[in-house]
Amino acid sequence: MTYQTIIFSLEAGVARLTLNRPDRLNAFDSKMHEEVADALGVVERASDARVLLLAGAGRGFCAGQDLGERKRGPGDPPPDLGESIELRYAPLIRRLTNLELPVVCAVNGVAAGAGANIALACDLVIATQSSRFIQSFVNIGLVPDAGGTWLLPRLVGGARALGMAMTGAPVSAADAEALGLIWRCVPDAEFAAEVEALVAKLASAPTRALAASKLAIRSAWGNSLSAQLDLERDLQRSLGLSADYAEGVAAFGEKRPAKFRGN
Ligand code: T3D
Repeated sequence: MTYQTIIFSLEAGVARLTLNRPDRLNAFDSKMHEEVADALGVVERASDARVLLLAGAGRGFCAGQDLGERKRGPGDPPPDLGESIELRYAPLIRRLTNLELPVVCAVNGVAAGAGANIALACDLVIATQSSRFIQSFVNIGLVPDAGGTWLLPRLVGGARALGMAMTGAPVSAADAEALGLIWRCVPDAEFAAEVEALVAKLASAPTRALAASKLAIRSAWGNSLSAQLDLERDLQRSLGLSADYAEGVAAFGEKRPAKFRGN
């Protein structure tokens, strides 16, 4: 598929998906939904993919739903937003969180509406100091979606989640890091290098172990301690049979860096 609204590549284990409608702050229109879904399919099917980097072109990460698509003329019926969530946003969040790879989101400016919550659904969010996260839904009379109402209270607690949802107040990247909303806030000048270093580290890590950590930590939010202990047992049993575990233990014994191959 030739893409018009995203830039996508998969090289040396690193899949890069850049939202590319910078004049609309990378807001999602139907085409972008279609293309992101297609690119995610490529990543899901690629046996050599070891990390996905999601980013935005231009001065922002993503401003959520393209509101140009929601303009109505006199007499036009209202759009079915439930259908949009069911067919587009919810599957996207499910796919990002279920992907058996680490997903890094590089936030290079504003992340608003569903754009904020798509970022927060990724495993590691790294943002420039000048970035802002905005639950802007309230400004147009909507509720946070794309998993925001589930994720925000788990990440920052109910009081702050409600504050963000009800006021739509921008949260700076520094505050987002301090609150535990994102992994790291970095100076703008160091952002590109920090993103590349993180991606390179993850691309040479034991991929199956990363996928197991993702599954276990995401499952913990719904599991009892007992269920979680069972899950850890099962995951560790499976990882104990992996080539990367054998390599890790051998490398430790031989006092050399491990060369993980992701299997
Ligand atoms: O509808 C459904 O399917 C249901 C699901 C909904 C999910 C959602 O995401 S709902 C929330 C939608 N998003 C928003 O409400 C955010 C709207 N945007 C803003 O509030 C502001 O643009 C920002 C706070 C994100 C950034 O402000 P600022 O001052 O840095 O930039 P700007 O000047 O407002 O925006 C720059 C351009 O991008 C501007 O176009 P122009 O005037 O230069 O031609 C602006 O119109 C455009 N833009 C920004 N956000 C959107 C957008 N165009 C279309 N849709 C957008 N969401």
